[in-house]
Amino acid sequence: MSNSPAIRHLRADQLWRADGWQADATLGVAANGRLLDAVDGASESIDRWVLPGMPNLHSHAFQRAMAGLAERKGRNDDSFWSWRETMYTFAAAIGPDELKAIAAQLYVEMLKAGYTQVCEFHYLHHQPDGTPYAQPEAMSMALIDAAREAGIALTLLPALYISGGFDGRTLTARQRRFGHTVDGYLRLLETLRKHENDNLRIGIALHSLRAVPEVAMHEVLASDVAKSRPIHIHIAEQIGEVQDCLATRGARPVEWLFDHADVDARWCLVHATHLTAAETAQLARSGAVAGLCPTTEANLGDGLFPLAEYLDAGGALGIGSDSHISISPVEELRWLEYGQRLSTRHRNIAARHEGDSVGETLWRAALRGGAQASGQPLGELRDGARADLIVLDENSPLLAARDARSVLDSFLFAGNTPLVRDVMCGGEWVVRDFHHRDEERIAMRYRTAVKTIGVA
Ligand code: NGQ
Ligand code: ZN
Repeated sequence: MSNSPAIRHLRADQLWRADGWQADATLGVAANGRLLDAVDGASESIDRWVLPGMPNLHSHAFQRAMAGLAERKGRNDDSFWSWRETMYTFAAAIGPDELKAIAAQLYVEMLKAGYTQVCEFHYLHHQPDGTPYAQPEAMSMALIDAAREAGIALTLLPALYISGGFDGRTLTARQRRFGHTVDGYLRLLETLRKHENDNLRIGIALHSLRAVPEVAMHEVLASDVAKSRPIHIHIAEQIGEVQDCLATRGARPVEWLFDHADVDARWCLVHATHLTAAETAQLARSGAVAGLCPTTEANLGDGLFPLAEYLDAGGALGIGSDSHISISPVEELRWLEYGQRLSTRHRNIAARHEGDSVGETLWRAALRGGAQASGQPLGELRDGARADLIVLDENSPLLAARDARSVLDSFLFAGNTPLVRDVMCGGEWVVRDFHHRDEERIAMRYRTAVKTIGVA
């Protein structure tokens, strides 16, 4: 790591460190795409406002191509569950080629928005009728190829999906392509882990308590391949699933999980939306990451996370764009804060101490939690970390007359035009001057692919 030769030296007028902005900072980028501190020699100047790239801890890539197609009133009361029916219809039209085309376009858009790492919570494993593909990992490989083309770091989380509800009912026809036996699932992980490299980590996902019976959960968690890997789960997004869990398992989802698994810093609880005070404290204490997806949670009508209580208890959090109704770390963090302001009728909720900046608090928290949930050395621009960084457009009028004290709040709360000018991922510039190195080809392939997918 630190003894590989530095191949590039960068000098930033303002560089974001764990404890705030550092003026006139120098960084080295080694041949392996990791950072080196304190380097001498001629350097490439990269202007002001250099921040670590943001990890996106929750993505279902295929859903990007249906963004905006479920916003028309249906026959009955529209809800998360009616949206899910639309999503299932849409999913049935996606095979490996479509998935690769959609995911590559999505990842380009993520990079341009400031995400440099994505956790892909992947459950479209088999053919639409449930038959495995000739190459059983074909859909996973489509995501791996897409991330490589776009140049984003990927944590691929193949999801285990066994039952269609808490009562253990079998999968419906449209869910059959998600399903695995535990053995089949562990085989998939074994196959995929051979592809791991600096830009690809394989982790574990349990789709939800609805989809994973207790025995299966224990088998996966006890397996060798589950050791020291991130473990993600959809946990408590809808009141309906909290009620079903209470009715069938005698406890609320977060409560049940803590009673039946060793939930620690390896875990990411996605949509830990509906929590009691005791669950909030327990989650914070455990060191697990709360995976928050505020724009999707708003879009689907999920509910609000108890942010102030959780931060006061020292809890870790990160952000995901999930259904990709929006692809912007700025918008996720802004909605996280605004949801709280609207419901409490107060301001500056995420900043818990006088004088703290909301923008800095949120950016720092989401970097740290996102890095942890990704299982990648990132989140801080320091020796040994991945060289994943973004450069804000210092010429934007929005950042005129902003200094280190105010730039992040202006970026988060006032930046509607994209302010991310350059993006480096794993030591390579993938976006320069607002332009991704392969965006035309990837967008053209995407356009062709979505034309062949029927509109739900
Ligand atoms: C998903 N999405 O797996 O894509 C889910 C919907 C489900 C969100 N929870 C399906 N936002 O939870 O059963
Ligand atoms: Zn999800």
